[in-house]
Amino acid sequence: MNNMPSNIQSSKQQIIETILTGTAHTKQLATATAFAPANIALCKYWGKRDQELNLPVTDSLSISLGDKGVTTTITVSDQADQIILNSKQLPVNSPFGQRICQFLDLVRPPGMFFQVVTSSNIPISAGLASSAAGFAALVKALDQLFAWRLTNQQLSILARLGSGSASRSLWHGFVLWQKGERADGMDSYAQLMPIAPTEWQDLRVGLLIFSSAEKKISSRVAMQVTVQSCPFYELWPRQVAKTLTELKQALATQNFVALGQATETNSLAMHALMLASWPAIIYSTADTLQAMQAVWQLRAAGVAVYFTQDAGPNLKLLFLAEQQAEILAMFPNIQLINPWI
Ligand code: 2P0
Repeated sequence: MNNMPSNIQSSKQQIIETILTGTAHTKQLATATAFAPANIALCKYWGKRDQELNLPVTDSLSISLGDKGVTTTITVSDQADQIILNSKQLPVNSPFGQRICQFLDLVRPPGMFFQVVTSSNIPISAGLASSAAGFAALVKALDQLFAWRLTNQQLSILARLGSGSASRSLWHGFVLWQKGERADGMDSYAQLMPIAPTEWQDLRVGLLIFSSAEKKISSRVAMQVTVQSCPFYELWPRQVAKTLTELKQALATQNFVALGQATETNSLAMHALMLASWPAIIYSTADTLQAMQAVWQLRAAGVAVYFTQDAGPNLKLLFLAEQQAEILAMFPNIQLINPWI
């Protein structure tokens, strides 16, 4: 099962051992279930300082999507691992199955296998951070199963080892992932937004899904290509610092226009990095560009709506509840999300 090079597995293993030292381990359940919300970055994580530990070059800031996310049930088994995703059994050597099994290898006692049943109420692989919610739900379920009683901060570090953005899916509301400085990443975890309010009751997210197809270039590979080849990647940390200052200020003063502008600019800047990389990475399709134009058209007509785009063609819109009717009129197929449910 363990296909990872041993040095990678061992550096992850050391971190797991550090975190689990001193955990109670008093009992082990037969099965455990946990939910974690998906999250959308308002300030993006794009680029790693450590590929294996998913340590980011910069901080990032996200909003969690309320009851939209992933529910995972993990059950101890004495047979081989079984991965079931949205009622379909996946081969353990499929990309998703492999990532889960390799993660389980890090925590499993010898001879123990698991059945992992995962269901998502957001489109999988549509650039909607379902792997983020998936790994966050998995570590929460493991925490219950093994009665580790870890803090959310410790779970955030564990989830990051599965997928970087998963470190942010342990909380609802606005979440800040601090990049940390340490080589072992023990200071690279997320937390609820400090100081600024962690909620904004009127804020809404809308999903414009143009494609649910598996993306051709994973964000993992795309980040690596960008860091290695974009001639101005070195400007990205400065852009992130600016975005974070603007977002913190916008949250503290509940200034929606400032929040939207900072978010949209940050997303476009991330895609500009990819456009200037070699080989260039373009996640946008004609549908994406058309929807961007429609957003700008709405704004010109006085409707405050902003978009953000991740590693896929789909757009996520930010707007206030009072403008929902105008948004629906322009985008009848939009999936509306209230992040505060
Ligand atoms: C983000 N994305 O901040 C950025 C913006 C996509 C675009 O984090 O390699 O699945 O597992 O750490 O977290 C998606 O990348 O990558 C992502 P890994 P991850 O949400």
